[in-house]
Amino acid sequence: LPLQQAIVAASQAYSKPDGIVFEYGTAGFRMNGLLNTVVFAVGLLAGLRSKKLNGQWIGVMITASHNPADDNGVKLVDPMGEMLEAEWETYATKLANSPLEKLGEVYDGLVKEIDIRMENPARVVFARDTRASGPRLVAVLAAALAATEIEFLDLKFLTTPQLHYVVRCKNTLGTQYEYGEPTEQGYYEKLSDAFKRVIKGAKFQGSLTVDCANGIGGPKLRELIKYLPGVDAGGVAIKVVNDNVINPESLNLDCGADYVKTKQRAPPSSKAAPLDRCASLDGDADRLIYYFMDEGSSFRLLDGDRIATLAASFISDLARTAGILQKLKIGVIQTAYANGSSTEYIEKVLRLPAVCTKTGVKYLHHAALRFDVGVYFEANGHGTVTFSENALKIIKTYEPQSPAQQHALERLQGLTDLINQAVGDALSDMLLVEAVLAHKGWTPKEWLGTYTDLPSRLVRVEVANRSIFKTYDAERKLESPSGLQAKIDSLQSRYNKGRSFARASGTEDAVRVYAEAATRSEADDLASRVANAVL
Ligand code: NG1
Ligand code: ZN
Repeated sequence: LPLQQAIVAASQAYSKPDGIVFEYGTAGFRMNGLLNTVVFAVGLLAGLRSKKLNGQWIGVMITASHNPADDNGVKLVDPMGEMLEAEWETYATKLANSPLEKLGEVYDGLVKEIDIRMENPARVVFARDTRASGPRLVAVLAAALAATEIEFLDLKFLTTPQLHYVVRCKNTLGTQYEYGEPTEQGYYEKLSDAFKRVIKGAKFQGSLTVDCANGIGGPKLRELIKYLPGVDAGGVAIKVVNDNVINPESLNLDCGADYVKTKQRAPPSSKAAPLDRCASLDGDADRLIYYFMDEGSSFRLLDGDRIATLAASFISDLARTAGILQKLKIGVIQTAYANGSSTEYIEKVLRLPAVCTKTGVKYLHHAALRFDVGVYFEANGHGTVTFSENALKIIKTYEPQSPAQQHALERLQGLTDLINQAVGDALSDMLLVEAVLAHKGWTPKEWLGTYTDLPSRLVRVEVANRSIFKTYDAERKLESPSGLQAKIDSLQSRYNKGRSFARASGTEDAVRVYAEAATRSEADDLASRVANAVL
């Protein structure tokens, strides 16, 4: 069997670390070092996935997102730019854990199990972020694809959402669902064209400073800016900071969306004056967080919950003005980490349904697709808005009855192109937020004023075995270890507006405890009591 032999022969260039069980988790495979054989396995699987889908392009992204510079990771992108189908995660895990000398057999076993026609064509497109280990891992990926005779395209450096965009474009080219030009330039052109349409009639105040986490978002944002209207043409002034990609060690170090969200403070390098609009991307530019210093120089965070509520309020207002609100089912999808005040605001003020799903973008994305307009964001800033076919049809074909209706419809039409339909995209989301603030005439202060966050605390608890923590009700309750949920219930009932839950992390070897309550001291107290109960 020449293919089996070729796989085993090519894999011999790498050595598989002993005693490690790899698992394709929420964000693919992610770890510090030792990724060669995992990436090799992912290359094999990407080819099989493409063959299974009759030669549609499959994407592979090499990144570890917001994690430290020495980490890296790899994940697969499905044809519509979505996350890999869940069933295939187990195949990925199986291949990644196979001893190298058995790799050919395991591969063959999968071909039979999944019923793959090996004569089908297969195409894989990949990219990476700025990590130092990127080139080495790309070479491993290419070796796996070459060994199995798969056609591939190396797009070098891209943000994660840019790769998702290209995958979707390639697979929709020439169909009625054509998504755009399948190139980096096509991405900038699509976004800037849509942005120009959305901001018609809006006026920008001040400037935006974007912290790029010293990652791939820096050079890509600088490129995007070249396509956007300048300040003289009514555009927004964007200052790019933390865009050092020459020193790979500075990636995500004391800056970036994860730093700002978890530390609840601006990067130490920030020179923001009170009320200056600031945003942070993460290392692969799929997360976005806003913040500012208030008049008293206190740090104020505008996280994913804020972006979701801002987008939902803008879109439902436009739909109302356009006269199509009754025809559209608009909903907001959150996880248990969403601040309770944001959920209350969505339901009581925006009067929209709020749905809670498990952590992980694929769950949110899936739930969003059940609405005509599904606004989904994780509190950490990862999210987007999906439009159903029905919504697109209504937005594109509804006959406006007045100039006001027409204006609103045109803004909505622009939004369907501005917002990345494949995956959460920090650059696209940033243009969305900028456009909404400009239309509303809001500074970050008015945005923050829409509701008051409950003080919250997130704690990481290291336990002996996190797999015993089994949840239900969208991870808000524990079914095991037995008795623990009753303890948490009783603890949280003692606090005003108390809410707490514990779940095993899908990306780290730890249990996360979240707590919120009416006051800072109550939230902290509740979090530490629940953390103690978990230990
Ligand atoms: P885990 O480690 O499962 O909590 C974290 C984030 C998720 C998501 C994934 C993927 C929190 C509390 N959890 O998941 O929201 O972004 O990483 O990167 O932020
Ligand atoms: Zn990321």
